[in-house]
Amino acid sequence: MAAAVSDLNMTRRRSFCVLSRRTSVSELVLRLVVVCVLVKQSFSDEPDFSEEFMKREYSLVKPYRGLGFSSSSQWDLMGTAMVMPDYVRLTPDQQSRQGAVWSRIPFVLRDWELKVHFKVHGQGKKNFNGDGLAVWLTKERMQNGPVFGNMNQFTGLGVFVDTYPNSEKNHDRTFPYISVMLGNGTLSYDHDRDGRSTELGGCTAMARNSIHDTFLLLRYFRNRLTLMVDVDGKQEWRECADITGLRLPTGYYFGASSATGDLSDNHDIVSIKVYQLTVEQTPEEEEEEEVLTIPRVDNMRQFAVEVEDEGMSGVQIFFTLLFSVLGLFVLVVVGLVVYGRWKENKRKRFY
Ligand SMILES: *[C@@H]1O[C@H](CO)[C@@H](O)[C@H](O)[C@H]1NC(C)=O
Ligand SMILES: [Ca+2]
Repeated sequence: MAAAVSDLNMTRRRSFCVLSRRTSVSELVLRLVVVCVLVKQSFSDEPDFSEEFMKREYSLVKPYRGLGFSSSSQWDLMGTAMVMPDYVRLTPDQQSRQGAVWSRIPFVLRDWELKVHFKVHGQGKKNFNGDGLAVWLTKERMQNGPVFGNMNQFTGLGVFVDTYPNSEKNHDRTFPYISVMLGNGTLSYDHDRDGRSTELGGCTAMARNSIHDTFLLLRYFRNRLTLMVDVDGKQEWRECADITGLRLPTGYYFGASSATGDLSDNHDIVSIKVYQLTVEQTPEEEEEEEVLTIPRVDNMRQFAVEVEDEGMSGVQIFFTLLFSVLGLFVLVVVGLVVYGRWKENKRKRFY
């Protein structure tokens, strides 16, 4: 069904192009301006913060009373995670540890902001420490695995604070490196290559053994995800990644996890604060709302369509066949007429 619709769009776009070739240049320019203005409007930079407040039920803040133990707590602890008075320690600075903290409540907000105050510190010299921590908003929760202490082939968002360069070819980038990935249940995070092939964006952030407080911020509104960091003590957000057309279903769980291997660090979470962003929706956006089951990024799908496009689409095949049949029919009719005339001429010559 989706394929048929996109084929239709393709043919429509083509016919638009054919038409516009006949229109005047000034009309074309006008059209371009209109399109640009429309695009600019829909990507307008700041959300309308008409209402912004912390959602306590999804946040992890001091005092962490009963966290992970009390039935009224909204969080579960896993593995080596331990609650201290001023932070939740996911792993201590010891080899081969895994720890995590997971929200118990499925997250249902559409537009939101997430601020994570974290701390990575340890005895190891630079690049003799590992492996980092991850922040999650995924369908799955409370799983063990190879991705910073969480399962691979996860479904949803993963933000990695990667403190160890596993790939030998990564000399062009300085670690710690923070990156974003959107899992769809089949995509794999490749730990040996620091997740390069699945990364949607990222940046270097000197967030280990820092004398400053270190934060990361995720903002998701109108299907646009922005990742920002504040690690230099400047109280300023620096942009790290910006992805548009990212579609994330609701009902997922927040979490944070970490793992150490041969190399280690203390990986601490001081707070996870979730804010609701109220973004006024245009009627078109409300209409557009679809039932989404698998997360995806739009421009990646467009890329996939382009690749597919090299062969013939269903519509193209249909018209090719139709014209072939029509052509054949015309040939046969013309042939019959010519044959008839020839026969008649022959008969005339006899008499
Ligand atoms: C997940 O994404 C990859 C790459 O974009 C794609 O090949 C795969 O089919 C997707 N899986 C699902 C279940 O959508
Ligand atoms: Ca790594």
